[in-house]
Amino acid sequence: MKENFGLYLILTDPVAGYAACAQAAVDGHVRYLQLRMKGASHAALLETACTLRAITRNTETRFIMNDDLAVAIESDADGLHLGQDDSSLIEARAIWNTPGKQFGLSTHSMEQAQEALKLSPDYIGVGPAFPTQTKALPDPVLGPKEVGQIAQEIQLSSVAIGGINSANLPALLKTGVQNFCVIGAVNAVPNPTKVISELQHLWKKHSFWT
Ligand code: TZP
Ligand code: MG
Repeated sequence: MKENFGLYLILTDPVAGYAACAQAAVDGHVRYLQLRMKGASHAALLETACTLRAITRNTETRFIMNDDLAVAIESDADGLHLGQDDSSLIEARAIWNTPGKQFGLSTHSMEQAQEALKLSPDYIGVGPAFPTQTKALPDPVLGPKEVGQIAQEIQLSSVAIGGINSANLPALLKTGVQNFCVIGAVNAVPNPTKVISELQHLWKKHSFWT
């Protein structure tokens, strides 16, 4: 069944700090929180992952680790998110077979989303919806219409990603997108609580799924 959870927050070097942002996510009823620290050492990743795990434990916020299966397992995350060029989702599932763990996969076109179906991830990321400053080598921008089409056609939970903010979220939601991922719009601000509540409010107001 397709999940309808709205905001999926990714933390990457947040101005307000990892702990404060994670607490703001929990307080703001964010359902998914992912840790994405490209190029960090194992020790730094594990330390931050454990901090986020402690803050999200026994809350409605699921903690997902990006890329790193070993850190996901060691920190007892709720799941792992993999990109097209990361290790295989099938292998990760086989190694980390604890019931209830979730596996997400990034996709960047309708073809990749259709291919992803065969791997049965718990959800797919779809994007970039808009130009993004966050990803070093972003895939070509799909645009909100294409992202909405993929979200509606693919029989999997999906999360739109790439350049999403309070200004463009209402238009994106009109295309049929149910869930959306944000990095820059929250990580770049000193008051994440304010932006999170703004995004949640916009989602409740403009999503035709809620
Ligand atoms: N995958 C596609 S776009 C992107 C990722 C990880 C980065 C999205 O970050 P932002 O700051 O919300 O544009
Ligand atoms: Mg990756």
